[in-house]
Amino acid sequence: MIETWRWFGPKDKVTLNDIKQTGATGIVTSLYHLEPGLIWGKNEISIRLEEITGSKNDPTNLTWDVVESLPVSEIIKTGSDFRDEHIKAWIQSMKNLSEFGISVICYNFMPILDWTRTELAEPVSSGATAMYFDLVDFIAFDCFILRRESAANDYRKELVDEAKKRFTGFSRKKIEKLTKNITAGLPGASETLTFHEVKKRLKEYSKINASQLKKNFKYFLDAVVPEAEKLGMRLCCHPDDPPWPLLGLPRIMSTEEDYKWLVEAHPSKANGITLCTGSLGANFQNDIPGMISRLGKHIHFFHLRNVTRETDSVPTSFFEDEHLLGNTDMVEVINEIILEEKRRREEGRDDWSIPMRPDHGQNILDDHRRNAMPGYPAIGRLKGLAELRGVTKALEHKILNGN
Ligand code: DNO
Repeated sequence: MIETWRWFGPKDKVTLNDIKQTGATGIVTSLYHLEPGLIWGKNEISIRLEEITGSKNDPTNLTWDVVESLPVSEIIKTGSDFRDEHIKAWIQSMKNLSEFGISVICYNFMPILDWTRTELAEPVSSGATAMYFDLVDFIAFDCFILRRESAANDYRKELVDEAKKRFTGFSRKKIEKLTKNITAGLPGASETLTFHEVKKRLKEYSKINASQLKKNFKYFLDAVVPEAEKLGMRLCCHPDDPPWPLLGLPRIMSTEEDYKWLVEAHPSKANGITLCTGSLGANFQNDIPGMISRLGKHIHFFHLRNVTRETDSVPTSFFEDEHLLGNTDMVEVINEIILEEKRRREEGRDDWSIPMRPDHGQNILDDHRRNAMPGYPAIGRLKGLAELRGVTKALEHKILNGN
């Protein structure tokens, strides 16, 4: 695997110098300041690229390996007027990126909200803090803060009752914090929305069910995949996080079936998958090592992290555990990745070494003081990377050398 690291640009408190010391060689980033639907100009791309690689006289030895994300606008997702213009802009951005030798683009097709948590720094027993999705808090938000019509019908009655009880005891501060955590968007989300914008956008989705969203997705794929193919680009769709419908919005990239649909919707090497073990792992029915062995040839990018689910039901509460703990068997996952890379090498694929990034991390040690992006601390992530690297080395030694 190619070890990469997500960097949020010059404002990221984890600097490129810090990243170099982790041993990761690739950078995953985006042009965060550009709104979805706009063309990524060559000038803007070259500025970001030079920040990453350094100058000829002072190289960093880092490369820009993956774009995450090239955001797909709501206009494209909802199939509204001007979607063709937005798709054209997306294709032009892809062409511009390709001129700079960037060939992996991660994106998602989640309506309105990207990844969603209710608590960004929940203390765990070791003294670390972790990101947390508390289903009851989420229901309290949906039913009693957002007051979405018929929201209560989407959940089991006893959970709604519990949420109501909890909500009655919420302080004003708690309500504000919960609202901000859910609506304002977490790092990497393409937009920061207010409570009222979320309400307004929910209305725009009132007529869009899962099957309509899939039609809009297919329309997008039919336009962008052939262009990506010509450029030798590898597009890879990120799963829904968490992998179930939120706020009554359809989510269509949550399971193995969904990914089968994706790769069959427009078969091409350019139409691939970002396999995020953490997002998919929140649904107990997702057999992640199995998905890697069955869909492996379509995977262009891995996000490796782990969650612990509170119940084996969908939806559920879960927290972001250490990379080798949690419900997903990370050793099995890495085993499958190594086997996939081996198959690719035997087939002579030039993309046999698949980029991965240690995804998220708990806040530990100095992370508590650095205040980096939620979910993206320096040391917690480095610990994850080091652990994953150790497992990879050990398994490669066994599988590839036959020891
Ligand atoms: C969360 C991330 C997501 C991801 C986008 C990809 O940590 O994995 O924000 O970047 O969904 O489009």
